[in-house]
Amino acid sequence: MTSFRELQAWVDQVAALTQPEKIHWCDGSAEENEQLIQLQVANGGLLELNPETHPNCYLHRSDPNDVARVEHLTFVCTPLKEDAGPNNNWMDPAEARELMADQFAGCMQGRTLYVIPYCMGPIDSPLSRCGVEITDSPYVVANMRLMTRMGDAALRRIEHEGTFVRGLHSTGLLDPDNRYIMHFPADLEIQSFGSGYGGNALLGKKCHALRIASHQARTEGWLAEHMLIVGVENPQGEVHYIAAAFPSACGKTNLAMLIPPESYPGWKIWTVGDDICWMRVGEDGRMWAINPEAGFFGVAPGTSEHTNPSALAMLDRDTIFTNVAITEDNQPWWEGKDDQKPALDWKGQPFNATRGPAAHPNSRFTVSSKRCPSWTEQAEAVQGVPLSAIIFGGRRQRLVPLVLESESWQHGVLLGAAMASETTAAATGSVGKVRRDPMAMLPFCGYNFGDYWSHWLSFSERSSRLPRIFHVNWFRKDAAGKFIWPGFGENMRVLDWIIARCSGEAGASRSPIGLLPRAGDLNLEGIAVSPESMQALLEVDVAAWQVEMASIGQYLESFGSRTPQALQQECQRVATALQQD
Ligand code: GTP
Ligand code: SPV
Ligand code: MN
Repeated sequence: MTSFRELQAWVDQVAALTQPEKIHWCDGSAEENEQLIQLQVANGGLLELNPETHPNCYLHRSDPNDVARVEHLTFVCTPLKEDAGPNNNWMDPAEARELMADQFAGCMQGRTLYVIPYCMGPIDSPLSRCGVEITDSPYVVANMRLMTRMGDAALRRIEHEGTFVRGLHSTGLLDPDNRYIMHFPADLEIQSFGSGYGGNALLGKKCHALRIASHQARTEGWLAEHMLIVGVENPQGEVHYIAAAFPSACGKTNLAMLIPPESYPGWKIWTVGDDICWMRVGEDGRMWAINPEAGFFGVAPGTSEHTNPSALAMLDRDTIFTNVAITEDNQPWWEGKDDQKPALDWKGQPFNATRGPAAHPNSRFTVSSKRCPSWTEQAEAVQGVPLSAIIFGGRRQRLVPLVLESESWQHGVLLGAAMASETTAAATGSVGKVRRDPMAMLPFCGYNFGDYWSHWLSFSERSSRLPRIFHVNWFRKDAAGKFIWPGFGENMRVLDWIIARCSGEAGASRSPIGLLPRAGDLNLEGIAVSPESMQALLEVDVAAWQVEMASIGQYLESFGSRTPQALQQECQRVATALQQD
């Protein structure tokens, strides 16, 4: 119940349509959470994991047809199709509403309707935005409690502010043929039906904090991005904050929690966020960023003592696992974790290596960010943290060098717009196919990419103190198909160069595609990467880049008149430089 009439009226209206047996307003308390967890343990929705090794940890096995985001079933419903752009699936808002009303009619009979008031961002921050998710999934409630500031405090802010994003969700019958993730940006509204998984169902995350927020951000003059935020502290105690956009399952969580290698004594990485960044130009002209989330919904496979010890450390209590395997004694397990053996696979069947991996490749953990050993109080700062650099990056076996600095803001925006990456298991569909994924926002931008690039470019008129823009690629492979760069903690060396470039302390050489470190500019002390490997990692194959630039030019053109001229010109400038090289 709420005194805010608009919210109460919407809940009443949804209840009349969906006909739940009960309505529960979530207060976010520990008691409420405990009741919801016990309810799911009793009905099989959650399995309690080994309480000695993993206290208060639970496993959820999703429907095998519901294991990832569904980009082909995700729509942006703007009155004009052009406003959603070729980067989005589009449906007429009236048509979409009718379709969804049919799905939702009576869908909560016999179920409880949960009302989840939540705040994206620190509860008292002017940069934060609130929403209310209505759902019939107690698993969603438990996840939203970890991922957002959920409950009474958020409700009070909503009642005070009088505005919120409306998100309506039902798992329905989990039928992939009746599954839709609909966005109505003009009405700040989301409707999601037929999935209980991740970004399809935890509406605060991709639906609100990226698709709806990117639209809001454009109107209000800020940016909502698919980026991690880290602080890099040097031995003198100075902290530089960096935001980095990589596509799904391309290393954000790992970079956000990096542990510096031994050759970096006195350096420390602070985690502000691992997936989403809201940023705006502050009064001082710098870009200030907040993490709108309060938890991590991270990829489990590959997380180990060697790759991401901080992540592993936070997962030994108070965590919800989804679609991981379990050992004989009910410990969570996934490929790459350790040398324990899986007993049951992610479907709950006895593990059989001939039937595929034990954990689903998109299996995940949900955990409060405060459990992260490198979590910083700055994640609660109401004004956010000031950014020194922005990094774009993708998963590219070939072509793209380890690191590259842009010549200017405009060139940096081109580097973002030209991003491409091999697809991963984070979305249903084929894995390993190179596709363009501008700013890692292809699945998440709530409006036409052409307009989005114009919005990015416009920031150079708002400030002369913007962060410098870089591009990285940890995923170059050699002829034998092995990663050339050791990655993970060793990525610190690249961050070091980036920061030193920002403070004018590191050298670089100019190439047609941007500024690259020379041999000697990167600190390679204590690392076994041969000079030949370094050369391969920093090589610019001019002929191959000419082909790439032509393809980027065509891609930009496919957005027609919405593509900013300035971006086309920048693309042309690089193409010409390559010709003259
Ligand atoms: P989303 O949560 O889907 O947005 O993914 P993310 O960008 O946070 O990706 P994450 O950090 O979870 O990494 C995904 C996979 O890439 C994991 O299996 C990691 O082990 C692997 N990975 C991360 N960083 C590196 C790296 O530097 N080198 C290599 N080779 N693999 C990496
Ligand atoms: C991603 O796919 O980028 C994720 C996971 O962060 S999900 O929340 O499912 O979108
Ligand atoms: Mn993500």
